Amino acid sequence: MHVMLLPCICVLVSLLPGRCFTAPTVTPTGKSSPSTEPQLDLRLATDYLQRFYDLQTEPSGRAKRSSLSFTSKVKDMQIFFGLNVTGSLDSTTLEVMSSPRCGVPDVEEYIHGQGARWDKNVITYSIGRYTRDLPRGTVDSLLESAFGVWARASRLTFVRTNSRSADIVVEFVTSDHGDLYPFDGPRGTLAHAFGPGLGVGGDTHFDDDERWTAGDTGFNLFLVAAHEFGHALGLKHSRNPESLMYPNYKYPRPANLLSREDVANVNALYNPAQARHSYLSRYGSGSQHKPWASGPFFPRPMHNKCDPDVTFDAVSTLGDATFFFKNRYLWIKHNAQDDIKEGPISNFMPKIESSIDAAFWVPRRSTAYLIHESMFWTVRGSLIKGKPRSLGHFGFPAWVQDVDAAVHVVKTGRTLFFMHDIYWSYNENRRVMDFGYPKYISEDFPGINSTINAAVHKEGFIYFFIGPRVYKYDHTQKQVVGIEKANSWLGC
Ligand code: NFH
Ligand code: CA
Ligand code: ZN
Ligand code: ZN
Repeated sequence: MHVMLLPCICVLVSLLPGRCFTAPTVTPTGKSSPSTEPQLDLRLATDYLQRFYDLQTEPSGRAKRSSLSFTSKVKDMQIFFGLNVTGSLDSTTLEVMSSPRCGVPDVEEYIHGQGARWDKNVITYSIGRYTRDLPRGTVDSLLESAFGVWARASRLTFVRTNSRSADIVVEFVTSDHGDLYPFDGPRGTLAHAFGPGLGVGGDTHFDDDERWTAGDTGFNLFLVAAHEFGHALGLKHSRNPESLMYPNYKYPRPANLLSREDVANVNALYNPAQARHSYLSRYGSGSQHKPWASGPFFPRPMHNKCDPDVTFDAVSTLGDATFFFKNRYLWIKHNAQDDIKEGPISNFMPKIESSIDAAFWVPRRSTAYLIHESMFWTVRGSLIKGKPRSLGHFGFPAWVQDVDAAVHVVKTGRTLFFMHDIYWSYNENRRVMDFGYPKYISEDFPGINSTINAAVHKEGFIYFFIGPRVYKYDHTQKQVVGIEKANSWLGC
């Protein structure tokens, strides 16, 4: 977003006296347009690049031959203004250099690689308007893979929901589409994304006047999406052509899409403890540490998930991920990805400082319910809604002060609550307890004879976690159809 934003800010700010100055360069002739003399052009460009692109010069005033050369600064500037990236002082480039602008160096914003961040690690996304260039399923998986690029490199998890209030709403739109940044028809700008924040924050728009493909015939949606999601996470453009956050479309790309710098930048935002020893501190911006960088934001893993005796307190789907709760700790397995995120529950859900006894997910409402003793939280998207409420809300008798496990069965619209050897059935449509409950678990679920730790519904089966085992239960056949280790889903 910022590429376009900055020039806009300049226009606005330049109306206010004092904030902006015009004519950044004072050419020897005092002219404000490119001169016809190469010597003067060079002088104008050097001045300009020193001022706005941090070009280092020798005492003589000549551009240093070291590190980032004059040409690469010219390229940076051309990229910033969307000019042809030639690295040479052609007439358009000189034109732009000699036009009035703000005194805010582009480069300020350009190189730091980071901006605002989400203050959570589970980020929800939804796909609103689709393109007609590709089948929906293809768009879904290309976008999922694009999120996966960042998920694999960081501790972030992306959960797809159908809610318009998702953190990142993805849409294919054309020309004027309701924000201040209309698209420009075929070619030119391909997409843009807003940095982290409420409302439009994180939202990502693709210009549907482009031809979107999964290959190389038009613009590759996966590549562009991965770049945009970088912005949606708070990353700025990089000057390094190897980086995904470089501002120009490039195809093909190497298999590992992210450069070391991209990885360092995302981790500087979301995993500061680790980043402290990496790229940013070694390459300069070390002095700019943010306050959150010093806190113990990501303590070390506390539990060995692959312990053969591991048990879970609660297991629930949440969007397209599965959450495993134990004490105050949480593992998140994204259904389509191999990597597993973990950490204290409060890292992911800042309001929750306790353990979770039972959890269930109602897909129709894109809502998860997390139960601790006699209270429960409602989680929509990745946000906890309001204060915890009492279990009595579901119509339990007063003597029920906690439950062992809960699971929502989509087909029947019922949520089942398990406690010792009995269970209740709650009608989510009518929002009342079904008549005749509690009943004995062993009578209705033959094969399930011990206290249930956790339960989750997946692909038509109920999975009962009992001690270190998980029982796959077929609700229609009324029988256990498989037994596995409880942690087998966590790659153990
Ligand atoms: C883009 N951007 O459209 C381009 N670049 O390469 N056209 C950027 C997206 C690419 C959004 O976050 C816009 O930065 C253009 C121009 C990098 C996926 C360089 C012409 C501006 C083919
Ligand atoms: Ca376009
Ligand atoms: Zn837009
Ligand atoms: Zn960009």
